[in-house]
Amino acid sequence: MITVYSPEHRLRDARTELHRGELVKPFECPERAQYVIDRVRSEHLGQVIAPHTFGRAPLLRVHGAGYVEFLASAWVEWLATGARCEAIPDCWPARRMTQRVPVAIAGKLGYYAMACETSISAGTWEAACISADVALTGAQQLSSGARGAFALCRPPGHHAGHDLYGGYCFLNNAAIAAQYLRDRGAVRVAILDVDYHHGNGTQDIFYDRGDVLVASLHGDPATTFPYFSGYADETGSGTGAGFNMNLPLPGGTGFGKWTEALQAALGQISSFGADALVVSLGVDTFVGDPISAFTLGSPDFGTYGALIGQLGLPTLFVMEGGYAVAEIGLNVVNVLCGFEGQT
Ligand code: 5XA
Ligand code: ZN
Repeated sequence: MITVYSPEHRLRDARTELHRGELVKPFECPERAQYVIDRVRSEHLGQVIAPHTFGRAPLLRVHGAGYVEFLASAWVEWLATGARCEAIPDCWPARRMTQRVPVAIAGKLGYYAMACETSISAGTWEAACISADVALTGAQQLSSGARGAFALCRPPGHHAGHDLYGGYCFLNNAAIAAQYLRDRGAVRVAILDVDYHHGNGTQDIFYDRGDVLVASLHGDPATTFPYFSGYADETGSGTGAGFNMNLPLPGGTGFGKWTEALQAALGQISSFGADALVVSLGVDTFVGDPISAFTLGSPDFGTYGALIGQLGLPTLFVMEGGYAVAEIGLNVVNVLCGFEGQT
């Protein structure tokens, strides 16, 4: 399987994350991708290629123009205020407040943020664009006939909505790739999100569409980030009614119950008749993950990779979360090898 990778993901290297009331070194750090690419190479998964540059047009197929412009200029605007640290919002358009976009960057941060743990830092926009290019290059591989491809994206994307950032995400790489596949002739595309956290951004982008099925298994939002999205009764609206499937699971869920949910999602994807599958591959379901609460072991990742492979669909894996850094490469490559029938 081809892996798409750029060392320029390192441009995203924020110093701060708000975690339990403290500013800490971010869990979503450059070392994550380094461990994954090292494992891809040591296991001889296949060729590693650099991304092509696609520009803004594919981003604007799923994100608002004002939002993309905000991301592109946020760091420069923030520095121009005299700020000396990274950009973090401190005021939101909460219930009964106006939803107008403010002029000041401090207000724009609150308008476009869905969470405030994610600082905007020097190089964030550049890294986010390269991450989207990585996903698009992977999608291009599928369009050219590949059965599988791995987009080693960083920063991740599944919390980024039409005009929202947060949860370490800025551009929704999986959604951008899925839309690219639609635009290149796939009539139906399915997105399977196996990250521990609900992909609220992907749901937001495709919620009223029947051509992209979104199925996600994740921690119950009653107790788990992103808290305000991911319940089972969020099933899509308008022509998208019935094309959004949420499978929330309680903390402590192990591989048995998790696999039952996966089988339900795979069944739905199979009946949908997708031409291609995009997997939002977060491995923060691992028992040792520092910010999550499921208990999958490393061999389980290979087992479920094989189950995904049994769908027989052209499949693009897009890297999302996973913060047990020492095991992240092992767990990711186990999924990919399982998909390829190598376990
Ligand atoms: O999949 N999403 C994540 O791993 C990020 C969670 C951020 C929690 N503050
Ligand atoms: Zn996650």
